[in-house]
Amino acid sequence: MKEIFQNISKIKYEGAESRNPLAFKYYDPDRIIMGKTMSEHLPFAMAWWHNLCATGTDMFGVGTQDKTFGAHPGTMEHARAKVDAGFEFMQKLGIRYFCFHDVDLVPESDNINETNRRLDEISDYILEKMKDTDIKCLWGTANMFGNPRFCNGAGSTNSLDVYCFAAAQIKKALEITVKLGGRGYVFWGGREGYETLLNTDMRFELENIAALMHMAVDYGRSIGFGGDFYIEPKPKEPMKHQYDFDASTAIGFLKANGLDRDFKLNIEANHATLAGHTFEHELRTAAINGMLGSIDANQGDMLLGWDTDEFPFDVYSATMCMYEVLKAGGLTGGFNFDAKNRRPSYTPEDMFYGFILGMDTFALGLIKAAALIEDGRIDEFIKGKYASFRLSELGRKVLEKRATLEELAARASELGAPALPGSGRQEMLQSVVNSVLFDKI
Ligand code: XLS
Ligand code: NI
Ligand code: NI
Repeated sequence: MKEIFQNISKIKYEGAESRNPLAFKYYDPDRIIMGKTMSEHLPFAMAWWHNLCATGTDMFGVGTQDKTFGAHPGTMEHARAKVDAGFEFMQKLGIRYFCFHDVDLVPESDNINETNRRLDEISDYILEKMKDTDIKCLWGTANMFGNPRFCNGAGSTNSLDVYCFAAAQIKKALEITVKLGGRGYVFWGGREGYETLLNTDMRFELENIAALMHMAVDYGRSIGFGGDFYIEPKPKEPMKHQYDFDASTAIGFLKANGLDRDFKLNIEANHATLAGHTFEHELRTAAINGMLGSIDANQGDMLLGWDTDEFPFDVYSATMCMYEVLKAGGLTGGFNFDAKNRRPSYTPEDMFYGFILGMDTFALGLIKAAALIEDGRIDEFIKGKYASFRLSELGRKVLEKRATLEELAARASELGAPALPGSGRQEMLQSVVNSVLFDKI
């Protein structure tokens, strides 16, 4: 097998003092944190689309990044070259999972039967590669937003024929996900939304999306898919109003439609901030509903209003993310780098730098989140903050849902006016976070 990234050898952990850009400074896979190795805590995944397909094309210019890997784009030879490049890349970085859309794997033909044949062929090839490595599939999905037929949506389309194509793509993507042993199956509602109510029957569209998801669950279970289905919320882009706006909206939709037993959420950092939330807000919302499944690890740019899909660099954000993940007891999914190099970062080395940055940022986040939990001051503060409910008979009655409005009102009347509820201490707690993050200066 011809080596593709010839001048790059296996990326090793060298420690924070290392000046070698092709080494991990913090990601030490075997280091134990809170009883588990870093690599167990952090099942990282490579996104096929960004890493092996995207070339840096934007609205203003063609690509800058060569992802031909020595083959002709648009051919099955190229599809296989991407598999070779992907597996070499993942092995060199110690990445153990990948995620894919159907059309990332093979060039789409005009006829779906031919596309499906190509998917069978490429998945055989991927399976062969998987046998010689410990690399696995994290999740699969169907791209139901790129092709012009989906301009009015997939599950939300007005056209029965297009709806059938969405069903056919989901069916095939599920089959390939099961064949590759994927842990999950994602629905990101790329064009499930609308621009104007003047041409939209919102109730009709939402019911059809739910119906399609039910059919996907039934079919997935019938072919042995035991993993989780995920909704990946996003508030806007490409549509002005995306139906899966944020975690709360998606959870409400899943519960209202009886899909909450089979679905969890795949939370993406950049989508959280586009929705006007922090990453940790979305993670907490999913976690307290028992629906924190998987993570698309990337970051946005607060100065830009779109999904920039940058590699994670913000250590505060990664720390707060890992704090939520540790508190939730880990993920059933993993950390998919749904991230791409900036357009001017166009060399193969940059692909490695992106992942090294992302993996080190999350390793730091893990180390610091564990330190925050072990430090205990945040937990202790929060426990104290709500103590009045635990430490009084009346408070316990509220917690146990035994209280009445009359007896609570009677207490208020006895008091005349309540004492202030106790300081929120935000600045003090932020100082605690800084002292834990930068303890050894
Ligand atoms: C786009 C989404 C997409 C999903 C997979 O914004 O993040 O990449 O993760 O369809
Ligand atoms: Ni994503
Ligand atoms: Ni995204």
